[in-house]
Amino acid sequence: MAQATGSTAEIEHVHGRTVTQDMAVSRTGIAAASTSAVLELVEQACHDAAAARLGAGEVTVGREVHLTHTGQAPIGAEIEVSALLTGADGDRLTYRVTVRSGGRPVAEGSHVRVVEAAGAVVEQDLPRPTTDLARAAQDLDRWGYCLVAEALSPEEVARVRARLVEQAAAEAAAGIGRFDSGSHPSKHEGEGVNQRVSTLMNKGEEFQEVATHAGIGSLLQHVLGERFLLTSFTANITTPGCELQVLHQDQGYVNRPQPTYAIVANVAWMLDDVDEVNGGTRVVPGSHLWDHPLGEHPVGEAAPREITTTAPAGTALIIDGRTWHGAGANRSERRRHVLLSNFCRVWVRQQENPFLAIAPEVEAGLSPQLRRLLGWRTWGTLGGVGDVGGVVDGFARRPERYTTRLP
Ligand SMILES: O=C(O)CCC(=O)C(=O)O
Repeated sequence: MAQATGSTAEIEHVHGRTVTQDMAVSRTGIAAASTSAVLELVEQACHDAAAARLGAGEVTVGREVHLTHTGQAPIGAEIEVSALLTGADGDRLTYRVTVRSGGRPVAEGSHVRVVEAAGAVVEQDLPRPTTDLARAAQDLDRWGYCLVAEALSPEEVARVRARLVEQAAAEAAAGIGRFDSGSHPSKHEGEGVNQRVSTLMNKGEEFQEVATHAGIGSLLQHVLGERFLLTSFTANITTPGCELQVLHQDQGYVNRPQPTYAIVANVAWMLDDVDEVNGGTRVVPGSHLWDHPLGEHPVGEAAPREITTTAPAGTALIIDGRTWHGAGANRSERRRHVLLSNFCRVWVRQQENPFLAIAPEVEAGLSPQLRRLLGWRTWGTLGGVGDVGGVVDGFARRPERYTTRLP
């Protein structure tokens, strides 16, 4: 049901329906409309509201949603969403939304939809999960990301996910969990629902196996050259209620003009099925080839378009360090678990300093492959110790005795 009221400048659309069993969850003993069901109605109301403004071949896609719950709508209740256009900035439409049940407000917030050409949204050539590594390499070259299907087997996913869930819960219980709102994790907000787990190399052999997983090595070489390092290894657990992460480049610290090749490549290992609802990673296809920041798109060129990754658990999303991307907002009822093994060219300073961050007892058990990946192996003139006995078989180590000031 949709109706239009108000002036031509501000048109209010109302979308209503009865709360049914399949829209409801019961957490408080009362089965009431779930957040995702309410969001669905909000999107529908704004989608309907936008329809009148669209030209031939245009559609709208949801970009942002903010919702605050103030009440509940139990099964059988009428629920009504009104969407009021409050801003039209180019192709960006902002709606104020109010959700009422039985005349009482149960939620309010805002929703942004962006007008797109239908053909651009349904881009047939965009990367899809594939086991064909040659195709994945082409996707990296053309779009700045690729999706490797079945990179982890269901058994590997289950094992690694269980370890991560256990570690994250233990860190939270010990009061050392790293939480943020999801939007600016690098600012260490310290509070929020989004949980990051850092330095995974210390936290289980399961993670060490993922970092050296053979399935993606050739693709990392394709992007970063034959030798590369692990620059950081963390997990991002987007939790219901977390916000959209700002779009960013993982090599955003590189001065402009940036080189015409990637300095880093991030591998996002999906430990859950991901999609638009639970915060699948958003990517701006082709943005690795831009020579300007996201906010400075040249006038007259097509506006940047982001897509949301949809992929089953076990998929590895490899992102060129120049590609603009970010985690989605989690609007589902469950946590979304993703590992981020981030790699850099062999001559780049690492994000997590392994020589201080790796626990001594973990370091003692590292395989040569992991030591090499973490930067213990020298490369040309880089990474040596300079003192007699400081490099053995190409691996740097703490000298048994230092030569200090002489005589
Ligand atoms: O968790 C995700 O989906 C992506 C996270 C990300 O891009 C980051 O933290 O740099």
